[in-house]
Amino acid sequence: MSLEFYDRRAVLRLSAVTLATLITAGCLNGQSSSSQTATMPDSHTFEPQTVTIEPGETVTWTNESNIEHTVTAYEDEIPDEAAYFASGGFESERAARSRVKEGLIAPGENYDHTFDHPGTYGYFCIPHEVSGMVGTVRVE
Ligand SMILES: [Cu+2]
Repeated sequence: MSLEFYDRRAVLRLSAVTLATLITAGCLNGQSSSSQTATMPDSHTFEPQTVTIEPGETVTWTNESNIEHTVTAYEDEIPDEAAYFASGGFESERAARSRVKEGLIAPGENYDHTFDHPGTYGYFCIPHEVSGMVGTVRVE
């Protein structure tokens, strides 16, 4: 039990460092920033849950937890004209779901995607979808 406790503390500390870095970067870049970062700070969340960007900007997801996650788009929750996206480079939600291991983002690793078309994009983590690990990217 105590091991789990210390794991959790370690995860929280890493997340705090990441957030501080992001805030600093945001101040330096101001409105001209061309990318946003989301993190996976613990077992079952994307942080922030909704990221708002402009067309052409890139979102980078950083796995700051100590377990593997995926970033997998819901095929029916992205704009019609938008390309499908998922960690592992899959071209469909079905492919991503059937080859989960290839899409896993290891602790400390990143996944990024550039959003060209305005609209709302829903995505999730395959292993933790049942726990509500979902997020939204708004491009406007
Ligand atoms: Cu996950």
